Amino acid sequence: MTSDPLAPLPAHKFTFGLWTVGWQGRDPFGDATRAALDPVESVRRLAELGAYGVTFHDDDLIPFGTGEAGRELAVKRFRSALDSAGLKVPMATTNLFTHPVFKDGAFTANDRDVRRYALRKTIRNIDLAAELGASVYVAWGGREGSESGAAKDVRTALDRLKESFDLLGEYVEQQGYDLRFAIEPKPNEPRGDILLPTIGHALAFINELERPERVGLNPEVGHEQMAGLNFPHGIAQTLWHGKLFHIDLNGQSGIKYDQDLRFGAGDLRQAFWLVDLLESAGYDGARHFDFKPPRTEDSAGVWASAAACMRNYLLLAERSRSFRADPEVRAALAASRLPELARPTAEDGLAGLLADRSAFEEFDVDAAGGRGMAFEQLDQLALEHLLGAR
Ligand SMILES: [Mn+2]
Repeated sequence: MTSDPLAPLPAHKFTFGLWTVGWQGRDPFGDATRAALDPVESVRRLAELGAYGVTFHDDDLIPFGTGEAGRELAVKRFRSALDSAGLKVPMATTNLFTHPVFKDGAFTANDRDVRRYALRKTIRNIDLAAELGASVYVAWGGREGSESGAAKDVRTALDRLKESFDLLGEYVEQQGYDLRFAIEPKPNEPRGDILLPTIGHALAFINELERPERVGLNPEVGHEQMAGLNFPHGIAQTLWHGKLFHIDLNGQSGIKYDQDLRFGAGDLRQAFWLVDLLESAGYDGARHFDFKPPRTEDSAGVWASAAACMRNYLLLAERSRSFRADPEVRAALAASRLPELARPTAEDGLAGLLADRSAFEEFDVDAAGGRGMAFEQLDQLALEHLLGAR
């Protein structure tokens, strides 16, 4: 046992996608810069680094087009690697974007035969996910979208998307699997515009499903930030709705292409508030890293990048604890009237509110308008804790 508080342990529930450390660095402008990585090797290395589990797309584990015998062998090798490394598989997902058949989407492709194929491909991997003990199945609809207006009837496409989630929910229920779905929003890339582009769109969509209780979200840091949105705010609302089933942690520097930087790179202040929120809210799901070690890196750089994701999370958690424990911060929170926000606005009810002359007729709006909120002092304390100055 190590006593280093910054050493990742299985109890921290850090997980990685096989496609993250296994990314070969192929981008729209350049070929692969790294050799393919055997999933068995990834499992071994991630366990050595202190991870709790791994996740996968069907095609990460069983290359597209593999026959039955090859499929069985790949699963057997993976399972024995998991057993000897002691790693779990808390989540799995489907690749519905790489093969040309999915160029116009999967569950919302205009072609019905493609939609039926996509559902069957998903169901096949749901069986494997359940067999490996996963409790969350992620659905990222990367190709569900369009580049031009008339090409996709969005309202009809949403009918088909709902139909798909209803069918998948029916299947999981029929099989008796203990599996919930987590929708991963993204605004664009690879499609010009993707359906369910943000946390808010996805939350509203879930309410229209036949089994809304079985469907939640898997928000990704960079995806919301690509749309210029505040990720910790999005996560707070997801938690408020009881829909944070899973989370993809990575880094992004503002509104540009999907960078998938290691966690902590990119917008460090949002990363700090995110960890502060997850830790204080008691989120007990996987801390899943969905990042891409830059294509400049060799194998050593890949593992350094993966280790840094976990270390940065633990560093930020330590900084959050020091921020929350500081008596000056507590005083600053009170000066900013956070405790007052927690008090109901009208515990005296509507009648009490209407009868209260101090609430309106006698309310001194100028005095209230002149009150300072003391937010700058509070935020500077946060910054100093983040920088290690306190
Ligand atoms: Mn991403």
